[in-house]
Amino acid sequence: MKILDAEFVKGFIRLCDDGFRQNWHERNGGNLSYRIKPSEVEEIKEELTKEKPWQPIGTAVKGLAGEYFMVTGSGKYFRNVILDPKANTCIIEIDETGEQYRICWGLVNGGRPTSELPSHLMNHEVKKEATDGRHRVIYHAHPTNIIALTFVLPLEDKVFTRKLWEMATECPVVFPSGIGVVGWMVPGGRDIAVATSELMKKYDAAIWAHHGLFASGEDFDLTFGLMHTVEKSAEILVKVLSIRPDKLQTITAENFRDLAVDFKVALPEEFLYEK
Ligand code: 2HA
Ligand code: ZN
Repeated sequence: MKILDAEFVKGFIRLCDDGFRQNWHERNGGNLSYRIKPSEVEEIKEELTKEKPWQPIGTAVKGLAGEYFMVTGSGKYFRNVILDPKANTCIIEIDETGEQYRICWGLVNGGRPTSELPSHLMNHEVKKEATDGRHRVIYHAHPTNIIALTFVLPLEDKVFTRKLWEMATECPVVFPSGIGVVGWMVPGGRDIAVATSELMKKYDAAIWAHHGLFASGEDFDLTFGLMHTVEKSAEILVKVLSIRPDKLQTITAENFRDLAVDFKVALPEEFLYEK
């Protein structure tokens, strides 16, 4: 099968286009990676080259040895993925030590995988282990409202989780384990990757203060849907805070407990504190 005809490639491209249309990907902002299934690698293997040199990842991801990923390119624009996927994305293979990668397809005009490769791969390693291999997508975007909130709310998991849950009834059902927050850090390196992947052991979404959001999920729909839900909730919160910060009514801790029973989700008590 031709790589561009594979379902996972179509899903990858569609997510990039959908994210751009949401205004989450100014210039080269954001990045996406997908852990390809062995059956999918099998389908496209004729087009994969083994001739490119191995390169250091910048961290060790032993749990991903031998895996293949589709990832966006460093400095490439989400806007351009749908126009020319071969020039703006690539497929990489991880070596047996989990310390190196090589490009097997794509980036035909040169380039490297996303500058956030260490964060993507460390998050994949954590989520693969935590979900018995079910999670395959890691998505980083720059949604405006969630970034705005990191200037006015305390950078604490319990504050962001509770406030975002309160803004839309479906939120605790979509991200029942809550949401983590990383204080401002230099992007692109191992330190921010370690901090984010530590939070991803517990959550499916992690905010980078004054920068953006990371989301993890089983497939493109669920991962994009998580990003979309968190950002929608953040938009409502920005509007509420702008209209009148002392809101007249809200969803209460007791309401959340009732919701948890009917929707069969476990909502950690640490987020249901009395205010
Ligand atoms: O430019 O979003 O975090 C890509 C990024 C870096
Ligand atoms: Zn970013």
